[in-house]
Amino acid sequence: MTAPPLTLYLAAPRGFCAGVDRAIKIVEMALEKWGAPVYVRHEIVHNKFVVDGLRGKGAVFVEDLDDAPSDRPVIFSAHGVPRSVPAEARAREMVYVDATCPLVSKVHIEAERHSQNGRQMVMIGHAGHPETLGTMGQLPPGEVLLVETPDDVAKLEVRDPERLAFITQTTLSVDDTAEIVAALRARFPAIVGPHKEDICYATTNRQEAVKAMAPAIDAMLVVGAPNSSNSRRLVEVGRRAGCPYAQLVQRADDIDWRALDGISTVGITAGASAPEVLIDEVVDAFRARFAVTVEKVVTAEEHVEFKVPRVLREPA
Ligand code: 0CJ
Ligand code: F3S
Repeated sequence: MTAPPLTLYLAAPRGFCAGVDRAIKIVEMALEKWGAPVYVRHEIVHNKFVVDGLRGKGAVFVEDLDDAPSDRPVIFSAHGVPRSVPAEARAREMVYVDATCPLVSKVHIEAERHSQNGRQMVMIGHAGHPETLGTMGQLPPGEVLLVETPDDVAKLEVRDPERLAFITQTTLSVDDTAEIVAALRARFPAIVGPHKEDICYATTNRQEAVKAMAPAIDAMLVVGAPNSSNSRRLVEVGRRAGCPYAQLVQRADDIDWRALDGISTVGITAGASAPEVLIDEVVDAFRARFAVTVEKVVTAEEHVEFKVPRVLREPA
């Protein structure tokens, strides 16, 4: 029996962003510099394959700094941490390296500046997500109010509507966030904030690529983890942009081949924390079942790179 023909559209950009690349390098370089074990607070990025790989090299992942011993180096994940975390590390005289993405640190600095100017803040973000906890945790409780929907905006009780600012998580849906920002500006005309929001270039570009390919494909697979905010947003964006079937898969094993029965075009993308080897694995799984033609859908080029902290560039 001959394999049925199938066109695979590969989104570009997809997969690793500069912040993820830097965070993983930080763990690898810390292991080289200080030897194993190196502790990492929270998954360095939300990807099991990446985390398992680093664990194999001697990284130990903990959710709470209390679970790391004082005499080993500890790294904070790309998502950022509340102020209390480095404060505790200093109090315990620990060696720590902060792998917070510089684009998240930028939001932390923004929050600090608004607070110094006497503005209470509204953060648009997902409750309980580590980035939201980290950003809100830059300031004392009550200084940053969280909203997830335009409905939340309607219910907000603020200290002074004339002294208000907004900040956002970096991995949100661009379109949903625009609606929430519009609701904020409508209810609080004096609110100040970034030009649009704080969504990063990588999140924006991956969503744009999905929008470009979604109307033309029968199905879309997003390689990424269930706890990865930016990856989950890509699935939503794909569905909303008209793709009838969009699913998150951690790797090839997760593909529901029965759901793909009879299709002839599939789009593939990956969240910012998903390594390219997993995309290759998914493409290979298609090649094993179909006569595959690969086409790229390029909507942007990325040249962003972030340096690792100086402590890791210096000899031990
Ligand atoms: O929060 C970030 C700085 C993004 C890190 C990379 O992606 P991931 O999947 O680890 O994290 P999100 O859940 O925030 O997308
Ligand atoms: Fe940073 Fe955006 Fe990646 S905030 S870690 S560049 S998804």
